[in-house]
Amino acid sequence: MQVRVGGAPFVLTRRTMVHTGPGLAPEAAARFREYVRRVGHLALGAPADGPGRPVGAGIYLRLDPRAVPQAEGYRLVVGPQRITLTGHDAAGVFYGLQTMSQLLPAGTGRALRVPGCVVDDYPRFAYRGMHLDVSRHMFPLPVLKKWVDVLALYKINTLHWHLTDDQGWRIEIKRYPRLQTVAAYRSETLIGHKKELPHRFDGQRYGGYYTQAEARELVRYAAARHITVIPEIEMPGHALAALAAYPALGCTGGPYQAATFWGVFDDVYCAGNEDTFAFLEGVLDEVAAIFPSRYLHIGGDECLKGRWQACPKCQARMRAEHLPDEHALQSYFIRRISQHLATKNRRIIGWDEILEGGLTPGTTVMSWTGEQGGVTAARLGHPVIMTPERYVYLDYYQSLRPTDSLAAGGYLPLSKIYGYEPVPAGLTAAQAGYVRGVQANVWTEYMPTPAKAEYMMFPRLLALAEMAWSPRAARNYPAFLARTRSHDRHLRALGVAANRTFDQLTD
Ligand code: TNX
Repeated sequence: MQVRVGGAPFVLTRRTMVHTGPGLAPEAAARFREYVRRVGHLALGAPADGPGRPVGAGIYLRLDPRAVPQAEGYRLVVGPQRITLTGHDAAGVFYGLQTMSQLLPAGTGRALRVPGCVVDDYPRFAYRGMHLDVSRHMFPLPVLKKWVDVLALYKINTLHWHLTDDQGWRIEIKRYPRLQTVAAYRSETLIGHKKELPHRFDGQRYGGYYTQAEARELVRYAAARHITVIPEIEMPGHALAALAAYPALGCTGGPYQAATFWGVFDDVYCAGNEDTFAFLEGVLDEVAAIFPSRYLHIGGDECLKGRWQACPKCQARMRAEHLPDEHALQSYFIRRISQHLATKNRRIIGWDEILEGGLTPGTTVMSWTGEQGGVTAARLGHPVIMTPERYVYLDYYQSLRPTDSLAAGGYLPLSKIYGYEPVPAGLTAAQAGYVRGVQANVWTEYMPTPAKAEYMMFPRLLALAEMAWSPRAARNYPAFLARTRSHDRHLRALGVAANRTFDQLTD
């Protein structure tokens, strides 16, 4: 938000103590020490009473919501003897520590100087997200934790975890064992693009799932870093993997198979069958018990309506409920799920197609097909998260080099994501207030390995982070680019395969 640079730096040494003030848990300081050890190769916190350091020198963390009035905000004052970090709340102190971490000269072997400065800072948007698809390809839990570390360093506070799709179901649901034995796996013998993804085409099954214990572990790990994990269970479309396990939930009765290639498929959950709702409510009951987030994502995108048109049960439902068309049937579907979750004091988020056929009260719209869904929802007084594909989809190509590795299509260079303005033009100030934030989406059809995902995520995620946090007027692409170069070393220190072709991404 604001930074004034000047005065002598604070030099971190072995003797530097981090003092945690009242009301603050010691973990944040411990994590900062760990970061300094990892990227700066320095163990802080030996006793402070040795020579060369006056009494009272060190890093002081404190809470003072009156001194810093904005949620998640902090004030950082760096002088030669003392660093004082004051947070509005624990998140504010945490974000101040992330700023300090970013100021360290990572991996250079130089002395760890924090420049003299006064920083007054708080986020522009309350929701700063990254979405991660683990259906198309899944990644080991330690890799997810590593990515959470990076999100935290860049003050992103939401991980939208896309757990189910046509190509695989990735979360253990104890009352439906076939989700684990059937829906979690697909045959990899048919998929295209063999040249790109050679190691997958051995005729074996591909898949797996996260156990509830693993999901809880990720939730805890993220929460300790002020990140909320929002799970997504897709409905009524993108459901082939679940239908393969429970074919009676489709309009035709199957048999079905988890998809082995990219696409939008005809077979979706039957909206006329009560068993569909019993199944999904049972799934969501377990999901809600794992994920404490106030919001649960129920998908809602790209549900083809052909099966419903031909299905006697769906047509009977439409007559009984006086629904004029299949879009209204989709709204009915979402409304029922929303009502069920309301009984658990949870609210739903859906992709912008949930606007079709009428928006359910209390729902948040994630605007992905463009900005119009977000504009319409904000005008109706619904919270909105902006994720328009042309600006924030990290599965798009980031370069025009013909040799760049396969991506989903589209072209999203670093400058374009950095320049995105999340509040669409044409909203009044009050309507603009419904724009809760912005998110980058990582769809993994063409990201079979962690390394490929990291190649696609970085550095573009850093542009998203700055756009989600900083005021519009403070954004400056050349300055961002210069700073981002030095962050390459932070990413490497965290074990992330930062993009080595960085210079070619800046067109
Ligand atoms: C559309 S974005 C989808 C995903 C695909 C993505 C590929 C959205 C809500 N649905 O199923 O992975 O395009 O870019």
